[in-house]
Amino acid sequence: MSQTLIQERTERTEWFLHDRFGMFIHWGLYAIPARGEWVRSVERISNEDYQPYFDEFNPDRYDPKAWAKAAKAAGMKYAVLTAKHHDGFCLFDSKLTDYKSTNTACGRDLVREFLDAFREEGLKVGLYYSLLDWHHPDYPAYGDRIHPMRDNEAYRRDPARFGVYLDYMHGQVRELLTEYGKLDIMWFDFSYDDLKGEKWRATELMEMIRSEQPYIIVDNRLEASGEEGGSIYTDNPSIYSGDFASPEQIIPPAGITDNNGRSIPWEACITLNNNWGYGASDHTYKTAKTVIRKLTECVSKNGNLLLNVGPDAKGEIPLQSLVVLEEVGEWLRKNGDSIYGCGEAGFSKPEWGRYTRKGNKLYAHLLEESVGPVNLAGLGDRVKSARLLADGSELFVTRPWNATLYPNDAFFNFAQPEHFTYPLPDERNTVIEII
Ligand code: H79
Repeated sequence: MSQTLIQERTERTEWFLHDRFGMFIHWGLYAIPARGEWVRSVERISNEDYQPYFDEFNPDRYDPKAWAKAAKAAGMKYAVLTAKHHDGFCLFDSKLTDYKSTNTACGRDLVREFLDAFREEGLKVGLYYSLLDWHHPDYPAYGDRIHPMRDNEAYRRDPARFGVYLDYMHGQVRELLTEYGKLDIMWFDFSYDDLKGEKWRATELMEMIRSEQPYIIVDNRLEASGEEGGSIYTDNPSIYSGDFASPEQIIPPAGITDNNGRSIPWEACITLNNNWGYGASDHTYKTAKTVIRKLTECVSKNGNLLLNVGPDAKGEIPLQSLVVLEEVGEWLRKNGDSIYGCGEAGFSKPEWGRYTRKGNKLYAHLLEESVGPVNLAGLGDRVKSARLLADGSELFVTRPWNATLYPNDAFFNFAQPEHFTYPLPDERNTVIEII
């Protein structure tokens, strides 16, 4: 049984593992207070005090085509938008609630417009759906275990009410799967304590998902939190274990493999600054160089990177994010062959950087300047020729005279013909294509 599940997972995730780089978009009412998407919980904001954000929500500069163009130009191949985050506000025209964007001043189905625009640019599309719901009257807690705003007293008196919430949650997922065309990813967030797996009626939910959209891939959080992976980490995954693992704000040191050493699809989700939702005073942006190195690191371990942006209350992606994305895209236009369709090389991490690999092609990502020859440990004499990936220029490969001191290593000189210098790592990554 589980072998079939694993085989199906492998087939469904083929495009995903090829594409490697996606955009996460956290957007909702919390863009107005602009202190991150957890603001309601962290600051214990009551329904009444959160209501003004619903009343004034009117992102009149929402232009999903511009978002899609930015994602595409950044080299991203897919995108995932928060259809509903923990605050319960829906960015789509759900028939099951009034707490939705179409009932605000903006009056638009933001999810539908997002899907249309991103599909138009040829990107794959996914939706994030929060399992938690701080707005629904039948959800156990208005908050969570870390920052409990307050328990839901009505729920405590009558725990059976949780079933009412589950009907709502299942119903909304069905709406997303049946009314919005083909979706590529369903991103649930998240299980915690004993609220996991069948507590969400996860088998029933997964069966519905598979029957409505057989090719959609689902994350692992119907039975996992960001910290615990669930049974996808084993060689005996449950039916709701998901198609990929979702480490959050962390890159697993050695990728993710099951008990048999078989690689498990995974995607690290990482913020560009320190918040998922828009943070007006958060200017802690990562540089393009960091993003490129982290993307390279993920791919070198068979993983994906889902990089987040948090559009503001008017609907615009912050300029600081756009600047970084543009620079990442510029690097990927020249070096994307070392990322898309690539994975682990099968050699240990070299001292000077990272390897990625596609078939017989090895990509050496030089992150540090090498003093003397570059050690391609593990390669022996298997290097036939080399090119600088960014411009295709030839590199002369020679075995240095002093390499014989280290017979188990493979030192090579890579010299550019005119300068007879070693290729230096540039501000971002120099990539050598080794054939
Ligand atoms: O949607 C994003 C997060 O809102 C969500 N998952 C990603 C994709 C998430 N839920 N829980 N967590 C992340 C982990 C909990 C973090 C917390 Fe906190 C620490 C909650 C309260 C303290 C971060 C820091 C949020 C508020 C303060």
